[in-house]
Amino acid sequence: MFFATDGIMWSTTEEQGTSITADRLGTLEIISPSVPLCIFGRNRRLSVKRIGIVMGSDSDLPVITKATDLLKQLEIPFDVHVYSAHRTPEEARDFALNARDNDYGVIIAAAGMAAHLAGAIAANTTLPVIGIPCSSSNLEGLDALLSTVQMPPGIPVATVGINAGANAALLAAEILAVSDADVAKKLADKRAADTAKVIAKDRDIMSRI
Ligand code: RP5
Repeated sequence: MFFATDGIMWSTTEEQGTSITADRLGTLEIISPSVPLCIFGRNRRLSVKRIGIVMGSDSDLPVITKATDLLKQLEIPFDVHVYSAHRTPEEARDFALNARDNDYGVIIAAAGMAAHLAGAIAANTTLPVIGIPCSSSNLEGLDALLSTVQMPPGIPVATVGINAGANAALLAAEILAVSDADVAKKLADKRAADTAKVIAKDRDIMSRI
């Protein structure tokens, strides 16, 4: 697999713990969103954290897609799973218990209805967990919002708005950016581009009235 950073393309293996060769080969785009667990530079070793995304059901996918679209745009590695706090509690637990060893830097957990997934994940890891409450037909997400945000003291879940997949991705990236200058630059560039779009709208708004 190849991974481009700072205009430098590194070749890596995909297996955790195996040796990795790194050569300056030129600039290329990332071929796959799957993750190099470590990148060795010529005189440096960079640790690359990925974002773990979990959803309670595949019916939550439209919300998760908002997050994954943004992470692809920012070229931040992630992977996605369906684990339910209620239907597959053992799988959700194992994922959380192994998350740090599996080189995740932050976890996003999305669920609807009695949405315990983010809390159940947070109970089994000290990595930061971002919860996305997903809307459902009966209570339009208010049930999931309260279930996700009202964690008892000691087990925090950083809860974004109902169906707010994009904000969850940005918050996850901001957490990685605390120790990853490359991600910090991508976020700054995106913020500047978004600001420019709003300024252009301000300039144009009178012509639409
Ligand atoms: C939750 O129940 C899921 O996160 C989903 O939002 C909701 C409904 O799940 P499905 O019945 O669509 O599988 O656990």
